[in-house]
Amino acid sequence: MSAPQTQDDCLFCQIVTGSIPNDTVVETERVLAFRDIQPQAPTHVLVIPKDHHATLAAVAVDDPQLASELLAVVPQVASAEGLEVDGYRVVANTGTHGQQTVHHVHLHVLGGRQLQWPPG
Ligand code: D5M
Repeated sequence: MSAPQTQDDCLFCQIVTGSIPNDTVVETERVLAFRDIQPQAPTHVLVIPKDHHATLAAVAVDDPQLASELLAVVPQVASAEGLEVDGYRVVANTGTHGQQTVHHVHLHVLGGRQLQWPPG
């Protein structure tokens, strides 16, 4: 297994390398899912590729196989967290208007309560 391509100044790359601890829910060869440190729902898990890509668009263009592997981990998280019956939400905040604060692509998986729509 080759080492993931990481950036030294990226928070989530530091989680991938282990220099910042995380609460892992699911891990595959190229994807990591861990609990959000500021949970917005009873279950709030972030799903990230171990390689650094800034946005969902970037990973979809640069490594479509990895984008597919990222999506495939979402139902694994839902199963591990018991979200399949009542459902859940998947969010990819992107760019300034999307209020993306960490510029390493991540899917938020939120569940465990009735969520509201539309978001703010
Ligand atoms: O989401 C970025 C998310 O990253 C936000 O919900 C907080 C979360 N976060 C920040 N630092 C950590 C650590 N160290 N562990 C777990 N979760 C973390 P965005 O969509 O970019 O606003």
